[in-house]
Amino acid sequence: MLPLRTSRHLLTTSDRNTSMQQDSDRDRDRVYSQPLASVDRFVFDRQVAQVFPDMIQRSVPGYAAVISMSSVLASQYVQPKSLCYDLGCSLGATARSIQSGIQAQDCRIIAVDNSAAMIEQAVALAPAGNHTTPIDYVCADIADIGIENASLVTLNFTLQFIPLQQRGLLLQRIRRGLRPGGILILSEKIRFEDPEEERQQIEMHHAFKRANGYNELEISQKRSALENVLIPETLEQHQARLREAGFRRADLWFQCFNFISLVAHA
Ligand code: GEK
Repeated sequence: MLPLRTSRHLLTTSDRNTSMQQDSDRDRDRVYSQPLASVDRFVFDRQVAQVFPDMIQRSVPGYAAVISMSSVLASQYVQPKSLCYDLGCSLGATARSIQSGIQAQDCRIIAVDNSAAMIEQAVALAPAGNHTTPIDYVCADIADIGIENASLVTLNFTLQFIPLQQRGLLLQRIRRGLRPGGILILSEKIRFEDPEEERQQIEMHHAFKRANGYNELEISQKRSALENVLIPETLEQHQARLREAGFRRADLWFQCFNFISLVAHA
C-alpha cells in the first residue's frame, strides 16, 4: 500500500487498481509453493513478515475471532493505571485489538516480538497520531521482558514456539506480574491424547487450509518446516501448567478444530 499513500494524487483509478493488485499479489503467502530440495526450520524472517496477515488468516482456524475477542476481553478486564502485554505480537494485530477495546484510563500496551522484521512492520502499520492508550513495540525475547503491574497479558499462538522446558517459568513470571483480577489470554494449537481424535482434527485443519487455497505441497512442506519448532501440547497439559504457575482457573472460551484459547485468571 505504500506507493498509493505516497503518491495518491498522481494515480488514476486504473493505476490504483493495478497497484493494489500488485500489493495483494506481493502480500499473498507463497512461501512453500515451490518444491524445495530440503525444507529448513521455519523462521519469522522478512519473507514471512511480508505475507504474515495472509498466512495466519489462511492457516489458523478462528484467528480473526480470537483477535477480535481480545478487544472484548480488554474492555472487561483491563484496569485503570495498568499495563497490558502482547507477547509474540508479530505485526501487532492483538495489541491494536486490545487498544480498541480498553475503556480504562492511563493504561499502556507493551507489544513484544524477537523478530526484527515483525517489529519493523508492526511499527510501520501503527496508525499515525496519538491514542489515549499508547502501544510500545519492543524487539526482544519474551524471556527477557519484565512483567509488572499488568491487568491483561496475551500469548496468542506464541507459547507453542517457546521451548518446552521454558514454558512453566514464563507462565510463573506472567502470573507474578498480574494484578488481582487480571487475566492471561493463552491461544494455542493443541494436540489430542486420543490418536483417532488427533488424526481427525489434523485432517479437518488440513481441509481448512485446502479450502483457503493452499495445495498439498504447501501443506506438507510447511508441516515439515514447523516440525520441532511449533510444539503443541494437550489442553490438559496447558491447564495443569497454568494451575502450577498459580492461576486460580483457566477456562476454555474458544475452540476451532485443533486451535483453542483459554482465559486464565490471576
Ligand atoms: C498475532 N500473536 O497476530 N520472544 C518473542 N517473540 C517470539 C518468541 C520469543 N522467544 N518466539 C516466537 N516469537 C500474533 C501471532 S505468531 C503465531 C503470533 C504463528 C514470536 C515470533 O517471532 C512470531 O512473530 C510470534 O511469536 C508467533 O496475534 O505464526 O503461528
